[in-house]
Amino acid sequence: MENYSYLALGEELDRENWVFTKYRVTTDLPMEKAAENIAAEQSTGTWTGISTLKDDIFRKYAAKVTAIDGDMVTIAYPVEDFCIERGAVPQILSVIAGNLFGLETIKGVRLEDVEFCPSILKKYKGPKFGDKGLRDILGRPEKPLVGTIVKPKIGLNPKDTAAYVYEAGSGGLTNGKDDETLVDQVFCPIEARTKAVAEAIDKLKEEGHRMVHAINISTNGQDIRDLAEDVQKWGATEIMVDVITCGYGAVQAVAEDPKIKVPVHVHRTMHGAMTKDPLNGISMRVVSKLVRMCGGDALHIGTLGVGKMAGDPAEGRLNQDACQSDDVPFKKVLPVCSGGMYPGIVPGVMKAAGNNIQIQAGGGVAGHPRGVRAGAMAMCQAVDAAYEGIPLAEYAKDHAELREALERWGSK
Ligand code: RUB
Repeated sequence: MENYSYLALGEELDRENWVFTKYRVTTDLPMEKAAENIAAEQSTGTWTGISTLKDDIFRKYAAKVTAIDGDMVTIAYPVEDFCIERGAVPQILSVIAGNLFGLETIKGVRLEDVEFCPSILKKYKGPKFGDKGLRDILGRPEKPLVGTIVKPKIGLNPKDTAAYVYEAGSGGLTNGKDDETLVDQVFCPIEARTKAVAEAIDKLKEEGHRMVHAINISTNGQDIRDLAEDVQKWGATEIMVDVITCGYGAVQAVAEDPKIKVPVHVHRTMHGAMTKDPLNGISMRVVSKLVRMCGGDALHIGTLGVGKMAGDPAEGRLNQDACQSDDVPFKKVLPVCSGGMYPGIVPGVMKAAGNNIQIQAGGGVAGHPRGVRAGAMAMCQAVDAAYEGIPLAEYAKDHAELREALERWGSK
């Protein structure tokens, strides 16, 4: 029985045939040993030498530790370790983000990045619409899209949900969406909600305003595609899937369904369980890359350190880059900045993230002293001011809705 080494520090491997991963590792072991443990567990090894691991298997399928830089370890996996023909994320995750999290000798490990080779990427289709497609639908080529999450999260009936969407659109918002906990509860059945919201959006269209609203279809794997087709038939203009609770396969099934002709908005509820700890879990950058492969058109990436949800600006930029980079053969995902947004922080978010984003606010719209329409107007005014480079306080002098929002929540 050979004692194979998974260490190949400095070895240059062909990017066409290897998948590269970066892990931040915390361990009491020497880093080389810890890195080898991960490479072994995730490819051909286990905790002891085994008689069934022959030379040719090791040579073809063993992962290699190619670099160690402080606590950052690079591990490359041969493309043959993946089910290349299937174009499916679950097995990929079992390799690059599987048992390693449970290894007793590793105190913490965070998958920070992954770079797939072309033979894997080509099995995915990416977004059908992407950022440009969404902008075309809305006739808004440059400015950030401005949206709302209907609030309260749960409790409104279909009629009141539609009334909220109509008010938001009348105030100028381009996007509405269900919240992550609303799908098909008794108080707001999905069919009635979708039809009522579709009517509101049609009415806005007749009045000259374009808007889409993402209906949350997050449900069981065996039902999600049927539900996507149903809500589209009932008039949905966009579909929302919670990627972490439903799985990447659910996003892909909906996005790749040729019958689905509306964009897919991807929410990331529960991602904090994986992404929040800087020393353990999976980065949002990795999640973003996988969502793009699976066909999400818009994805929550955080507010780059400005809103209510945790997430530092540097990580936010990496997420944004994963949505937008030219390194992969897919349309670009529209990054969505959401969570504790209100007019006073819009310029900060746009400064950090630029204009090619969707900014959305729930409380920051519905909490406006004069209601949803005024809240929507205030958000749009904040975006217009930041887009034109005018300080909010200045712009608010002749924009009453923005002024009232600043009076209520301030700015930073
Ligand atoms: C926002 C909200 C969204 C969060 C999720 O509501 O409920 O679900 O944006 O966070 P509000 P993230 O605007 O009232 O805070 O986008 O970071 O995943």
